[in-house]
Amino acid sequence: MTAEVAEPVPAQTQEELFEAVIAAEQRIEPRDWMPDAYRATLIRQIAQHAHSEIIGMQPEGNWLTRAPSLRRKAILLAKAQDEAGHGLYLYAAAETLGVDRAELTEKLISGRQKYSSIFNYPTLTYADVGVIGWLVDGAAICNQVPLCRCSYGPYARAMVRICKEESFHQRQGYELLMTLMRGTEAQRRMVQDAVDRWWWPSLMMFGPSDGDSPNTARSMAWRIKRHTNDELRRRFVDMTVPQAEHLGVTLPDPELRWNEERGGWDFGEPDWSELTRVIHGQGPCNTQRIERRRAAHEDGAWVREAATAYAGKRRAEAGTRTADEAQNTPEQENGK
Ligand code: BYC
Repeated sequence: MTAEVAEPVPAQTQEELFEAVIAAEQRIEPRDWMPDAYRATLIRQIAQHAHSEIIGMQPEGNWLTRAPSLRRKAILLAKAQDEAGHGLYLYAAAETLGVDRAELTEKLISGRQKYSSIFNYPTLTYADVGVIGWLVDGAAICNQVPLCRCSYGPYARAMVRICKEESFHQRQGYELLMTLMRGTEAQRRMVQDAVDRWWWPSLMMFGPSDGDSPNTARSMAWRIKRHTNDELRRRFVDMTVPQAEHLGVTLPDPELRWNEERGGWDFGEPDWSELTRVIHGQGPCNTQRIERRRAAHEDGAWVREAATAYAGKRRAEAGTRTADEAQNTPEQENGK
């Protein structure tokens, strides 16, 4: 009898290893092998997310010089600064995938990359600042808490800190609205008007309905997204309806009613043609938002040039020091 020769165990392919890490709920890190499409999906989503944070400073920034008190101004300034910080963590997370922040900014201002539809609506009164905190940050929290478990390590870790700050943002918005609701009749009307304008755009933040969402299935298989757009939208409505009741406002949806069987709220269909228009540049403020972003980028050119020149100078100095040190023997350095 001839001894049986064991088949060599085939080395796991890189793809199998990647799939195994995803299946085991572990994280993919920047130096790990990943499919090109996984990398491209992450760059698309993280860049869009970073752009949203940066553009998202504009609607609220509109009220910084007109905040009704020093306290409100300090709160709003801190919130806008947090959003700048979120944008920076997210650009840094995108850079771990091999893209350059300058390239992403260029794609944003030339209209080749998207940002959230929500920031293309105008902020008409100070109540809008409160409603953005309550509804827009509330929707952002619903969408982003599951992203803390995203399969890509740097994105998931950035989201942990961002979510902590978003929950402060949401509470400040709700507190602002509670204060206005305790005020005059005109202030209560102002809150209701803002809620009427922001409700449907907030629901659209979650993206198209599942049947029209080309990216969801693959992003869920890769555990980038953990829930579908419709699941998160439902979660947001269930969370928000009791808050609206407590606040004393009505939500502008005649189809909103409690579904006993499902244990959740049924609601009407957002106007998807409006979402498509806004995503494709035809919202009320798209042109203004991008023009302002482009102007800020151009105004900041001297800062980038100065920082690059300074970094070059430091590199040159370090290079000279290294060359000097190479010429000195250890004895010379010890003064021998
Ligand atoms: N607006 O297949 P789908 C914040 C695009 S900032 C614009 O479902 P996906 C805050 C989508 O990109 C919050 N575009 O896509 C800041 C895709 O187009 P492409 C920002 C949208 O990626 C300051 C196409 O439509 N949050 O909180 O699976 C102050 C088809 O959609 C929108 C994030 O960025 C939209 N609403 O799902 C206050 C969260 N919806 O790229 C607050 C991270 C869809 O194929 N992102 N599109 O050409 C995500 O969770 C997902 O990317 C989305 C979309 C749920 C948004």
